Amino acid sequence: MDSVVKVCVTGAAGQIGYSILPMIASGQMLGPHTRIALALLDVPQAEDALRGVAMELQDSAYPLLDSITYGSDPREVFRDVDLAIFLGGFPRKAGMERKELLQRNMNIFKEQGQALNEVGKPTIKCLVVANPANTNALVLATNAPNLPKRNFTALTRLDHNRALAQIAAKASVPVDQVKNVAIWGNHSSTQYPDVNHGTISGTPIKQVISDHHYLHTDFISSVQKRGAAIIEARKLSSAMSAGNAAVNHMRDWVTGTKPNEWVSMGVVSDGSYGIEEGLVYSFPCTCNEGEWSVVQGLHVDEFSREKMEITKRELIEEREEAFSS
Ligand code: NAX
Repeated sequence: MDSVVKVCVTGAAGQIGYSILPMIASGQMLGPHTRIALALLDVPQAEDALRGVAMELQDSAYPLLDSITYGSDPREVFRDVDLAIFLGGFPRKAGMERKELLQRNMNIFKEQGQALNEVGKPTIKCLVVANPANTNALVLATNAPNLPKRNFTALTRLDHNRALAQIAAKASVPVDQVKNVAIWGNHSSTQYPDVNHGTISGTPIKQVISDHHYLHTDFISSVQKRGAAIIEARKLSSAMSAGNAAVNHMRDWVTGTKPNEWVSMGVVSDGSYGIEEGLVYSFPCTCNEGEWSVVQGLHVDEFSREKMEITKRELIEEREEAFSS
């Protein structure tokens, strides 16, 4: 055993919390040599539920689980945290305008950003899952100016995994044969799942799958609308696959991506691919020694450019709405 890493999960009493906490505590995220100290945050109304989750974690007797603390004050819970996964947010209610949803979440992420600014470790790695994930991450980063912007990311790995799985099913190959798809833009129905640079067993996807009409239409919409399809079937939003994707995202960020492979991450744009600097936009990224980098030099054709602009415009609108009050 070489270290204890303090991992914070916000919204820990919710359904993704219930799926991700066992993965973190059992070592699936950071491997079998890293002990975990869990710090759980939820709202005061969820205190009983949170206590129950902590009891179950204790009862699981995970050998790697060093300690569990929980509470509802972000300034307490964020102290000394190394990795933070933000699941806690305000859910969309029937009849609620998108603008209202954005503003309610903005208030949560503003408060939590300010708390991070006061007590956050300069090396903390933050992953925002709660929707609207990209804009929430932007609000969090904006309110924590003492911390580097690179410390803030948003989850699009679930969309990435969904794209891998759809391509594998279409080509009838195991999913690990599919590499280097990319999700560009927002974690929303405007995202652009891109197969132009991807491979199946080393051969370009577009050579293996000759039905390019499918790749330009049904493939894209099936990934864009997969979240809605899960809700329709399960009557609840994705939780198992979302928890798994968040673990994948954090693991790769901390321990590095595999050689010649990239993943999709919502990160603060540095202007790459003409995406306005400062927007939290999903790019293909590689990770090495705890740092992510946007994959550079990919050819962007006219079809892709158009899709990348649509999702960029949506993020600019979200930013305007979120910061307009
Ligand atoms: P739940 O409603 O089950 O859980 C959310 C939890 O957050 C609740 O326990 C609630 O009390 C808590 N919470 C609310 N306000 C809080 C605050 N200010 N501080 C701390 N905790 C707070 O939602 P769940 O299904 O777990 O989903 C969590 C979030 O992930 C939602 O915003 C959801 O939209 C988003 N998702 C994002 C995905 C992605 O790929 N980026 C996919 C899955 C998921 O839909």
